[in-house]
Amino acid sequence: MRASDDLFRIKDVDALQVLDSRGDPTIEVAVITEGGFGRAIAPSGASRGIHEAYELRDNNPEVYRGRSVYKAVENVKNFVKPILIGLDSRDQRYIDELLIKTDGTENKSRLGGNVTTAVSLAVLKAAADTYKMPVFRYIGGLRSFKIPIPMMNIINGGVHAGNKLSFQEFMIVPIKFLRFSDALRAGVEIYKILKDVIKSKYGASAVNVGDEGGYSPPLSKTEDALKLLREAVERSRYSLGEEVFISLDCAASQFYVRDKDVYEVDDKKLSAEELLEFYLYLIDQYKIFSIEDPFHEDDYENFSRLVSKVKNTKIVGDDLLTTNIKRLEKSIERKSVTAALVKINQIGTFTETINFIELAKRNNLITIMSHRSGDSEDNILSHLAVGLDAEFIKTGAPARSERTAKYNELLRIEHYLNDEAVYHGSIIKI
Ligand code: 2PG
Ligand code: MG
Repeated sequence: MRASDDLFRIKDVDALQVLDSRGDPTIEVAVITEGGFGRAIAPSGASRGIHEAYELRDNNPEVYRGRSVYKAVENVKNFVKPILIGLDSRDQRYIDELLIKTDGTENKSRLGGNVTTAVSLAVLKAAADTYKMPVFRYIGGLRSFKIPIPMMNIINGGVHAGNKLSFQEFMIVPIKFLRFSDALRAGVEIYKILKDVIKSKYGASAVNVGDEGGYSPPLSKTEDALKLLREAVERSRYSLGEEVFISLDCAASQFYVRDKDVYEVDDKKLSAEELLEFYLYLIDQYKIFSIEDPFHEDDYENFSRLVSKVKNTKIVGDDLLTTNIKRLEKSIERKSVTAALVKINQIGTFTETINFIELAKRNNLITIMSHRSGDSEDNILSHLAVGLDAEFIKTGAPARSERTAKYNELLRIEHYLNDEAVYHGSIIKI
């Protein structure tokens, strides 16, 4: 390190247990350089893919019902801090590789993927702070000026809600707008109209919200949810299929019955073939823009089949890919997806996330930066989306502070960039 670079030297690393949006413990890490500071909180999924990085928890039923992360906090103190002290916080790639090597396992089960995620992001933030630069600019330099399109999950089902909807997420996607703030406004207006629609049909108790801030009305049929969305958009000043679109995250691994090889959807047992037909019908009826995880997390084949049958609808891999470059390579070879969901805690470091996005972009896949259903006030996701130039961001309904934290940060970034900001929806070809 040159003398003038001393400011970037890591002088302390600290960790503690805090709470996420579901009230579950999670790990927060702080990295302090001579000239700055970075703090990051690991998010946590409910519909976790089996190929994700390992989330280290204490599993003691007496303490936080097994959910505490004291071991993870200890790992930062005992194994991470000693190797990071004195390093240059800008050496992100080197630091992430050091974390991977220190962990030594395929799925980060020794240190914990939650540990490496929080450390990696705290290092990133500390380096940006030392430069006195917004994180998105530190990541993307002068090429980072595009604001992502929000995929707003306004009806929650699956494991995110207490209703019987098989699919996990029913989203609206306000694409055709000039600015992010206009798109967000459309999303909020539709979200509020949807509340009126649900209330008038199902009563006041039906407008309670699920884990990601979307309503969770007591429905059990997929089409009933889609009809509500369609009606809400129709009652707004916007048009479905013109400016605003509908997207789904089926999270199909959650309703796949492995030993019988069937999907339990809407109280029916469907074969993969029948489920595929159902998707084609829904796409046709509701102008579905994208479908995430339509089949279970190892079913490259049926993903490919669906890709070959749809025209414009994007087929998104989340549990199928788990932000893992090897799984992405396999999916590219087999043409299993046309869009890639990106969640840093699925793989565990920022560097591996960059590698994943680079490969996706080189293969003309759309990228979607995503939150987790258990999230926090940390707004790094917005900076990752702009800095890495993801076309979309998936961060829930425009309600609950852990979700609005991300939308508000995007509003700030757009405000900060002023005329320089370009909304992805205004340039995307769909
Ligand atoms: C998903 C996510 C986020 P979870 O499946 O895409 O919406 O859910 O964090 O529960 O895995
Ligand atoms: Mg998903």
